[in-house]
Amino acid sequence: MASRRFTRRQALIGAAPVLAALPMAGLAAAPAVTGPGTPPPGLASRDAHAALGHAAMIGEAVPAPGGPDDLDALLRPPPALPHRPGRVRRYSLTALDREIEVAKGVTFPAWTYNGTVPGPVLRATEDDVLEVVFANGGSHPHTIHFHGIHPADMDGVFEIVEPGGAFTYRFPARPYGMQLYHCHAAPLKKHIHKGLYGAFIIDPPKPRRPAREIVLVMNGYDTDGDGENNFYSVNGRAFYYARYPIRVRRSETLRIYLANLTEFDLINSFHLHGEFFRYYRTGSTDQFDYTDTVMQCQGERGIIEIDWHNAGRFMFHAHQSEFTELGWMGFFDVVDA
Ligand SMILES: [Cu+2]
Repeated sequence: MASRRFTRRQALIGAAPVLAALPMAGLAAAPAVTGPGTPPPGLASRDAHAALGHAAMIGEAVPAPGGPDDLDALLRPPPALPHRPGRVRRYSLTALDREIEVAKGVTFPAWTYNGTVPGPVLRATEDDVLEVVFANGGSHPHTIHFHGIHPADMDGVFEIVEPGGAFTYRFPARPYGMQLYHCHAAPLKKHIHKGLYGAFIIDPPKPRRPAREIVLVMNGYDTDGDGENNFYSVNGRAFYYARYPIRVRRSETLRIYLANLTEFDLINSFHLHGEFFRYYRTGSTDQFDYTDTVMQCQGERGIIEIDWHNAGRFMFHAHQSEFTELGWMGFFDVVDA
């Protein structure tokens, strides 16, 4: 029996060469494809697609959802604090069902921590006591599973929190590095792809050298329920950092806490144009690679440090080209001022 529902890949193939020619065309096409070769709604003709081209991949022409400061809380982590063993770092996370706009005009019925996908950035210094008060305000059982070293009864696998229930996670934060958290209720695949995850930074006892710091969490959204992602993003919104490039100073090291929470696809990746960077896998040792592309499986994460050689506008994106065309791309504006 033939399925009447178009998959993402069928949509991409069916609408070629239109979609191939226009990076953000998948944005309009994915949620409402009516047949092979049908131009995406909202885009008038193949001529229009050809006219847009790569120039339309940046700035006001990019149909990314939201305003310029919407993702600041997810992009800019809380500041690092000095090493002080035993200090308590308290956070409150509440699971909430939320309809969120993941691409321009495209909503997704998400399960969230505190209303956003990804959830809030948690941060502690090694040997702090992390205390996370978790309340389940959603419609399904949830938990929080942290990556790192902690007691078995704080692992978020057996302590299922029913809707209306609560649980407090409390354990020393270690080891230092880029960690993460996500729901671990069954079926795990569903609880992750619905949006229950976030970044968890643990700072080393000896502070890292000064840098401008940002967080990028890579993810995807299956907006038509066929088990394949229709959109990809960092920090939750397709094409967002193409619409609103991230401004950085050339004189400042840029430190990126990068994690991959993409479901359905085996790997995701980060590629930077025009520059190389140090990549610390998990960020828990001083060892690094010097490269311009890193790949991560789901749950993998690391720390990128960029020392800029040149000012100007540099693209960053998944080096799975398809992910790029479906939203996972953006720009750094490197300025001298
Ligand atoms: Cu869950």
